[in-house]
Amino acid sequence: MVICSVLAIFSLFSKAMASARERTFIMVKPDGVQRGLVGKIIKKFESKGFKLVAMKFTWSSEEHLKKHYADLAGRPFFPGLVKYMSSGPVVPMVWEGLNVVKTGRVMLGATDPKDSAPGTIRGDMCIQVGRNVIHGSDSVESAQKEINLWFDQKELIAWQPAVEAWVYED
Ligand code: IDP
Ligand code: MG
Repeated sequence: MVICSVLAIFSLFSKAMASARERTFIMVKPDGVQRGLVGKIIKKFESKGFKLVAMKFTWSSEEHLKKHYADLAGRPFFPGLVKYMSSGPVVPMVWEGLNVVKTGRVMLGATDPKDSAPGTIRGDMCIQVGRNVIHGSDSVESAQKEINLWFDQKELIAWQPAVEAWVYED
């Protein structure tokens, strides 16, 4: 009886954990847009099984990008980074799924493409750190901040993909 109750609680707990599907902020940078890589990048996240929650096509201002990269304001490459990121349109997105922040970073590959493994987006699609085609949040906390910076609450769409039961076992 006691064992059954413990098992039931454990099962409920693991279901709750599985349904704690976090969100991450992913953005195709201006070089990714100019080079026609948007579809290919979206396809990677779609075919992995993650759920698209929001997306837009926008040309961001230097002011907005300074906020986005505020943590890097003291770095020598900061002015060049802001100029690069505001040099053309970008595709900011929100993706949702189990461990999507960490897995998203793995899918992106290392910041400098010379160190990114083959098979990752940066490993396969770019050469230099200053033109590394994609951004991805590095923690759940920064994802939340970035999502709020780029999207209004009403732009985050709640929906259930028809295939969900074929992506997750519980
Ligand atoms: P991340 O994008 O992998 O999270 P961060 O260290 O947060 O890497 O840097 C943000 C972005 O700044 C990088 O994606 C890259 O575009 C740019 N960056 C980082 N380090 C350098 C550098 O040494 N030279 C030029 N650009 C850099
Ligand atoms: Mg970063």
